Amino acid sequence: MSGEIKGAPIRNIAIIAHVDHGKTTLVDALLEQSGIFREGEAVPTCVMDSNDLERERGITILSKNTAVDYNGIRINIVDTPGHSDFGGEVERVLGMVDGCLLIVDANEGPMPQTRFVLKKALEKGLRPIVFVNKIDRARVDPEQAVDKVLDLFLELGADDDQCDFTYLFGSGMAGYAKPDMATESDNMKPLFDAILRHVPPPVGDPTKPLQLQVTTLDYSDFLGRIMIGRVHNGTIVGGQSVALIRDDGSIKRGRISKLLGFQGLQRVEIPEARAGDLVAVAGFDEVNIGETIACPDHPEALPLIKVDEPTLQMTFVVNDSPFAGKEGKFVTSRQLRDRLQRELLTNVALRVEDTDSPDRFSVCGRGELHLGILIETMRREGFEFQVSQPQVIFRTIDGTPHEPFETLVMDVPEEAVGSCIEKLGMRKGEMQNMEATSDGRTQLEFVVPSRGLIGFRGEFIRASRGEGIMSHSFLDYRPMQGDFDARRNGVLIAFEEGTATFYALKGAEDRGQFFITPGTKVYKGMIVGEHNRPPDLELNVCKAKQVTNIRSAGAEVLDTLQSPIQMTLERALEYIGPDEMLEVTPESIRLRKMPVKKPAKR
Ligand SMILES: Nc1nc2c(ncn2[C@@H]2O[C@H](COP(=O)(O)OP(=O)(O)OP(=O)(O)O)[C@@H](O)[C@H]2O)c(=O)[nH]1
Ligand SMILES: [Mg+2]
Repeated sequence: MSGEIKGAPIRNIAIIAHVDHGKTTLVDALLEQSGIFREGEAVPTCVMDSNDLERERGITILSKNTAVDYNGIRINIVDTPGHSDFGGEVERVLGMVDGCLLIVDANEGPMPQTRFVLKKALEKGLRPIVFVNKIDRARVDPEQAVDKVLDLFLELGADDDQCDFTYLFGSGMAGYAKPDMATESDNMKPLFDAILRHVPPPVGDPTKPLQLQVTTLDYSDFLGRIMIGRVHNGTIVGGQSVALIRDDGSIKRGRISKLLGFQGLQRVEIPEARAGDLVAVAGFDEVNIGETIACPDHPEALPLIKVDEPTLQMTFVVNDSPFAGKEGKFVTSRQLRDRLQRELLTNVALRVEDTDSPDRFSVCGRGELHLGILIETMRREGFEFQVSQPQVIFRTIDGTPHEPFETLVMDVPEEAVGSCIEKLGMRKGEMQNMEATSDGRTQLEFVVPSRGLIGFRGEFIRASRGEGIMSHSFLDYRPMQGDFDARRNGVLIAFEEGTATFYALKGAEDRGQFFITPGTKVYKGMIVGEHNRPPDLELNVCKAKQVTNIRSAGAEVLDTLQSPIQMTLERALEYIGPDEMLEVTPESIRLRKMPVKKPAKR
């Protein structure tokens, strides 16, 4: 029987929460206070959000390992992403730790993704420590947040032990934690102590044959494929021969070319690691999540981990718009294909398939953010391509068609409640709960088909006049709902190639809202705005004024042009219609109407 490992003082903990509740900021504080940063050294914020997009958007996309030493004990910490598209990643990470810290924003209380991650933690038998965060802010009710978390534990069927959870209050940003609101504290010591006390030491037997399960994949040009996971049993030594047990049961022999441990923000080469520790190893090019690295003499696989199936599909197409190839560095079908294939090395929830046309690739992922980040990353690397409207992936379960559903929580001003309920009703949403919160606001909870949420955010922002907060999280596949009409208004389409003029835009202002400004280059078929009525409308946006002897008038009149809708990538992905394409280049985001294909003549 395996038991606590003697002589290996380790704790493994995952930090989980709803998006933006402060996981990464808290990890910063733990790193800082454990003495990783030298005295006087400036500590950057959210150091764990290491890639450019993460820093820019202030979100965590990939889970990341770090480790700190506290009182002679090594605490391996895994920071996880909070956005629901990455829920599968959180679930996998929970499989390699022995405890978790559930962070809840004192103001917002539990949100959809809090429920999702807590459910997964409870299913894994973990006993979460609850950290009520951001209590430095005015108008928070931390005690109420604890009550709501307890309700959630009960609702999710937690056992008595789990419901008797330890909780702390604090602020990751201000760097303190305390056991109750009455106590004063200026540091994280109470949290460190709670981790040591309540997170059980890892179980596993270092004398048994090696078993390491791969939970995360990484890639470096230098080391090639990197596998991150937990040593469940045995001991692993750099350079040793091992067997990789593939998910189909086949065995591949190889060698650990590099063994790395975590220390603060770095991965450092270590000579060996024992059962219970989290490590990164290199040595195999082909490997999938959930596979086991084992002792070559006694290869025994650990139970496979399931990777969430994709829920959203998009087609990536070589750009063939009239402006194709003008702005991108990588534009060919070959380049596009290679790049997508390379993404598969680390992006485990992504699927890429060839289609019957060499210029089109079917790309499936976990949601609009998951695919949106890929598109944004590629465009920054210099790629130019087009994508189609995202489509929800249906599935047949027990012979009947099913579609993905999500839990949606909205926090809106009272006067927006009616129109939100109405809009979701049209999208086959079902209300689960409605509760008045502070300051005349209302929290609404819905279960709604994912299909109904495509393009909903824009409407929601309008309905709540920009004051609503919404967040949603994948629930499960349920029987398919009927069709519903969630059509937007028609679009304004440029009628010929040229440069948009102030005169023309001004003249057509009463037709709708533009996405472009005077000076924008347009082509025939390019979508330049939203019509204020359902049909599409073609118009000439390049018309020049005939008489131009009143020269100074321009500047004054310019001020009176309505400001255009900024079509960001995210907004465009939500907006795009079925017969449209989104053209993505390093410099531009353009929507275009695709010509209707006439059926071939017989
Ligand atoms: N007032 C206050 N703000 C905080 C605190 N902790 C985090 N924040 C702010 O909350 C926002 C989100 O913080 P992050 O640490 O990035 O949150 P996260 O949970 O890692 O977010 P994701 O990784 O995207 O899920 C940032 O703007 C932080 O500055 C806190 O203790 N007090
Ligand atoms: Mg984060």
